[in-house]
Amino acid sequence: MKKWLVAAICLISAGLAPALAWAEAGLSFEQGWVRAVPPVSTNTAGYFMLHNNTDQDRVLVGVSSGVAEVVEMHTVIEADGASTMQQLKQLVVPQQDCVLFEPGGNHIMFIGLKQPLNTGDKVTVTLTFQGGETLDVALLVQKGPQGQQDMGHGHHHHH
Ligand SMILES: [Cu+2]
Repeated sequence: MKKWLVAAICLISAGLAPALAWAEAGLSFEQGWVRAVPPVSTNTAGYFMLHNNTDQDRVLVGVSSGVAEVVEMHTVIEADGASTMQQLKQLVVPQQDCVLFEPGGNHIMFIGLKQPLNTGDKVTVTLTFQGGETLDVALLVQKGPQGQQDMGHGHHHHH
């Protein structure tokens, strides 16, 4: 059920134009954001949707950013009724498919922020793929997922 839902979301958004380097790589991303946290918090998480528009699986093997001491790929696993985060060493983006980084699931973990992130700031994260290829994603700092305010009103706007 969940998997079907993800596939449907991927289909809807596959038509958006990516930046040039991304287009050349046959990959695209969208809805990138980082959760805004109070200045006392030194950790936060980032999310986005990553599309693979090629006929070959791509493997994401690393993430990095200048805004935090440590940047890792995490996922959330459920065990004994509690959810805990687990580091991902790599993540396969299947051919002609996409993977989601979303609250409660895969996320980019920023540990030890070097400075407070303000709402509206852009955080650049460099993704490294198997084979050494790197691509940058720009994540917008905001309080919650895009379109969250629209929930419950039966419509969804893209801004
Ligand atoms: Cu995490």
